[in-house]
Amino acid sequence: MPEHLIEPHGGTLVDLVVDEARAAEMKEASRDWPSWDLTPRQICDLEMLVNGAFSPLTGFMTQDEYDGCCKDMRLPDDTLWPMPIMLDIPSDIADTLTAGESVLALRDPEGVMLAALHVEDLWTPDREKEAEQVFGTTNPEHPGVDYLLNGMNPVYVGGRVEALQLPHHYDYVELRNTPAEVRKMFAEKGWRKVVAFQTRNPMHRAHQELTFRASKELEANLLVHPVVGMTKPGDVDHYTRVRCYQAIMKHYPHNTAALSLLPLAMRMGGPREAVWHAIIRKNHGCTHIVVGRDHAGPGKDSQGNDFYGPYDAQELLQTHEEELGIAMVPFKLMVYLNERDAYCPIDEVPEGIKPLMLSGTELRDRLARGADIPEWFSFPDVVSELRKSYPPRSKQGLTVFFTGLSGSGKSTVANVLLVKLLEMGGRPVTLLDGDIVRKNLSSELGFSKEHRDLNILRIGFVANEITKNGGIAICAPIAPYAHVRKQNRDLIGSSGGYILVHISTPLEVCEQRDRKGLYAKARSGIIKEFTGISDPYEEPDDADLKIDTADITPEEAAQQVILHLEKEGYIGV
Ligand code: PPS
Repeated sequence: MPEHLIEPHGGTLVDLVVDEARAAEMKEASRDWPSWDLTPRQICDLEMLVNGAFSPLTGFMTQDEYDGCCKDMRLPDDTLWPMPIMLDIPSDIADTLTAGESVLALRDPEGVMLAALHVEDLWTPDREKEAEQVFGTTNPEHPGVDYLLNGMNPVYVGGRVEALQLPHHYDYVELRNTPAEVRKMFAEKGWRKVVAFQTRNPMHRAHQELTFRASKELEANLLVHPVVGMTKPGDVDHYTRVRCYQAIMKHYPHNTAALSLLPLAMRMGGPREAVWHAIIRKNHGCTHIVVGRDHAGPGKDSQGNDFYGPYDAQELLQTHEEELGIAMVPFKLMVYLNERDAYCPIDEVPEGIKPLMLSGTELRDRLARGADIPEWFSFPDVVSELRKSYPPRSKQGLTVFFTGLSGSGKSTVANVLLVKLLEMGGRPVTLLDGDIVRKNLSSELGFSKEHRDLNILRIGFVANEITKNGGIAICAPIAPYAHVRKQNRDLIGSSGGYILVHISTPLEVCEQRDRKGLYAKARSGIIKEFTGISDPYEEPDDADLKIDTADITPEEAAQQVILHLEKEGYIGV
C-alpha cells in the first residue's frame, strides 16, 4: 500500500466519557431508569466503545447499522465496519423499554453504573441469518456462532452511549492503555511508523522472529498488542500470557517495541475479524498490522474441516487496507531451520532442508510430562512462566471421585487412599466423604433428586477449588445421577486431573453387608428413596476405574487407584 495513504497516529477518536456535571446529572436521573447488569462480553464491548477503540461507533448498533454491517460490512454512511456490536438483553428487560424514549443504565456485575444507553431501537434479530452473514456458517462448533446462537439474549437494543467511567481493572493497570494513551506514547517516543501485532496466545521464538523481521523490513517500531478481554475458550489464561509477553519484550532491541493490552472480546471471525482488528489498531495510532496464517481462526469443525482458508483473512483485509488507511503486513508461517539455526517463512525453506515446528498440542503434552522444550522453539524465560501455570501432572491438583451404592466400600477405600497419599506427601489431601459432607456442607439436604444433585454439585465446587490450587480432593458420595457427575468432570477437568472411580460392588453384597442397618430399614419402608432399593443408581459409562470390593481388601482396592494414578502421571518420583 502506498506510504502516502497511511495516516500516522490514526484519525478522529471517539471518547464517550462525559464531564463531571453531566455525570452528576446522569446519576441523579438514573434513579428512574431501568438497569441492565452487563455480561463479561458486553463489558469488553462497552470499554472498547467508550475509549474510542471502536471509533467511529458512538454506541451499540441500531437496526439500520446492524443490517448494513451484517450484509456488506458497511454502516449507513458507507463507513466500513465488519463486526456487529449490539447489546443483547432478555425480553423482560426489553419490555420495560420504549424506543426513542427510554434510557437504560448499564451496570457492571457489582451494580456500579458505567454508562447510559439512549434507547433508539429494539428488535429481535434472526440470529441464524446473522451467523451466516458474519461468520459464513451456522455451525455451533464455530465459537463465535456458538456464542451468538446459544449464549446471547434474544432482544437487541441499540443507541448512543454516554459513559460515566471506564470499567475498572485491577490487573496489569500500567499495561492497559486507551487508544488516546497509546497515540500519546507513540508521539512522545517519536514513533511515526508502528506495526501492531495482534495475539491471543503466548509468544514464542517464531512470533518474535516474525515481528522483529516485520519491523526491520518496514523500518517501523512494534506494538505487541495482545487481547486480554475474551479469546477462544480453552486458551491460556491472560495472567500467564501477560507474564510471557513481559518476558519476551526483553528479547527486542531497547526502545524499538512496546507492550499494551487490549480489552477486546474476540469473535474468532477470521477474515471479517482481521478487518476489525485493523480498524482497532488504526484507532490506536498504528500504521501497519501483521496478519499471519489463519488470523483470528475459529479452529476446525468436528469433521476436521477449516471454517476459513488459511489466507482468507489476508485477502479480505488487502481489499480494504487503502480505504482504512492502515497497511497490512502479510506473514507466512515461520519455521526453524536447524542446519542454519535460523527461522524463515515456510515458503522460503531451501530445498533439501527439513524445517522444524512444534504444534500447540505437542507443547501442551511436553508441559504435562515435564519434558524438554527446545530453546529453538521458545525462550527459557517464557517457558519458565508456562511451566509455573502448567506444571507436569505429578504436580497438578486432582480429584479422585468415588461413586457407588451405600455399603459398596467407597468410604473405606477412600480412607485408605487418603492415608497412602499422605504417606507419599507432596500435595495437600482432603477427603470429602458422603456422610461427613452431609453433616457439614449439606446438613440441610435430604435425598430427593434435587437435593442429591445439589449435594454433588457442592462437593464438585469444593473439589474444584482444591484441584485448582494444586491439592488432591478425594470425594466419596453415592452420586447416583450421571448428568451431575458429568458436570463435575467438566468443571474439575479444566482445573487439573479428574478420575472417576466406580465402586461397582453388587447390590446383593452391599445389602448383605448392611453395616449401618439402612438396607433393612429401606426394605421395610422406614427409609424412603433409598438408592438401589427405592431410588435409582445410574451406572457410569465414563468411569476411569471400576472396582468391585466383593472379593478384595480395601488395601488392594486403594492400590488399584494408586497404580492408575501412577500410570496417568499424577504420581511421580
Ligand atoms: S448422594 O445421593 O450422593 O447425595 O448421597 P450421599 O451424600 O453420599 O449420602 C449417602 C449416605 O447417606 C445415608 N443415607 C442414604 N443413602 C441413600 N439413600 C437414602 N435415602 C439415604 N438415607 C441416608 C447413607 O448412610 C449413605 O452413606 P454411604 O456411605 O453411602 O453408605
